[in-house]
Amino acid sequence: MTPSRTPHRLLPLLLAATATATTLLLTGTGTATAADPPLRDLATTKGKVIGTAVTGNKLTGTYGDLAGTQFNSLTPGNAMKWESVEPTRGTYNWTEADQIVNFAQAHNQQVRGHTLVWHSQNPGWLTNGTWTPTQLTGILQDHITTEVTRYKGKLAAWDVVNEPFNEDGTYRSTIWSNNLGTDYIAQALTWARAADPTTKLYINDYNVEGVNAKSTALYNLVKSLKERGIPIDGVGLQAHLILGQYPSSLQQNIQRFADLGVDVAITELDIRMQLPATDAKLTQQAADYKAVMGACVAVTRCVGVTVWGFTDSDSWIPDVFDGYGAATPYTENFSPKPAYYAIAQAFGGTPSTEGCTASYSVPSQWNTGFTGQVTITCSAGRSLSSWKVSWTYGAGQQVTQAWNANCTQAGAAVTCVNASYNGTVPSGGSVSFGFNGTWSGSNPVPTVTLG
Ligand code: 9MR
Repeated sequence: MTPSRTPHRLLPLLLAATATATTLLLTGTGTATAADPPLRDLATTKGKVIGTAVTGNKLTGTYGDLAGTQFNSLTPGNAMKWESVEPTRGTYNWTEADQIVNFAQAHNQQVRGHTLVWHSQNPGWLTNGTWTPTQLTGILQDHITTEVTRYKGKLAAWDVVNEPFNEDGTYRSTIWSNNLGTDYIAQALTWARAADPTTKLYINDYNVEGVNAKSTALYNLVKSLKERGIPIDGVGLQAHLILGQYPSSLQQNIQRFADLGVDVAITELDIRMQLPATDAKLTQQAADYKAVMGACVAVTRCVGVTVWGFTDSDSWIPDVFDGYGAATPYTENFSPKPAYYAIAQAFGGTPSTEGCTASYSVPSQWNTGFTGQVTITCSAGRSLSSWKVSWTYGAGQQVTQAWNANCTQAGAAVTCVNASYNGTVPSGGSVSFGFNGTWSGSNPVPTVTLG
């Protein structure tokens, strides 16, 4: 037993509580919520953006509130793709794309344009047509020039070229590479730069997160474009990941692109799991999200992370991977998942106490003394890795010694933090600590605050 150095500083005492009867119980609720502080504020403190892909006609109600308040960058999930904006040759439909850009401007958000040159989601008139290379070059130049000009000065970045590589690092066979050769990439970048000299021009691909044959092909392409003076400002690592398969060389890979003199963005992060989602899977997913965020935070030229849909109700995964889902940071009903809190923590946010409560009880009391106990409980799917409980006494009570926590009292205010060994409150579990105190007159139960 270690004596206190001052009356206000109590050291943890590893004693078992001897008290018996519970006489009083009051529950205090954690005060932090998912909206406090929002992810975008945390990201800003690290000089990063946190973005989400969005669907234009959903930007109202809770979906709109969260998209507008939690994120400082939006990417149209489909609205700027060729089949969306130019379904008929020369006839453009900007409705949804404009809606998203207007929403972003109203919410002080960046926009990532997505995407100008791709093998997928192209209109039938383009893919079914028969074109000479010269005609196809003209069509591509017109499309890029028209779309980039439309949003000139309004977009932070454009995914100019999307998914140009095969898994082995060879060029994908597409309408573009087959008819124009692989230098369609350099041409597309050059036309985009001519149409908007200020927006950042990216090449974006998937399975290029770790160091591998495909990311090395992308690396070599960017290196040669830089050497040729072709405008290339960044690479997008999509990051459609699978639970538990975080690519351990992600940070190294980001760094090697940064060292080439280009920015890096994680552009389409989601982490899918086999359904149903369990507590264990959601905890693993949070760790995976945190690792991805951490890799970006660690490299200055990583500008930020965009999630490919922020709610499971707006995710492409269940449509494409049978039996998989739950890939985003929010449930279908807009409840933040452990992955949400992991993103917050990676940006330096304090762990939220959402879903956890602290209760104060007096198991035993005698003429001038009492034993108190506080229990911190987390519901299923929620957990804490550290905790702090505080309360203010209303009748002059004084804590004299505590066990299984580090408690201090200043005036009437008591603050207790976890001991080194009991910071973890598991999902669906609890942790308790105890203390002895003095009282006179009355010993009312205080309201306790967790967090
Ligand atoms: O999220 C998009 C989904 O709604 C579309 O049906 C799908 C069609 O391919 O495209 C999705 O977005 C893709 C993105 O544009 C490029 N990288 C892969 C994404 C998931 O397919």
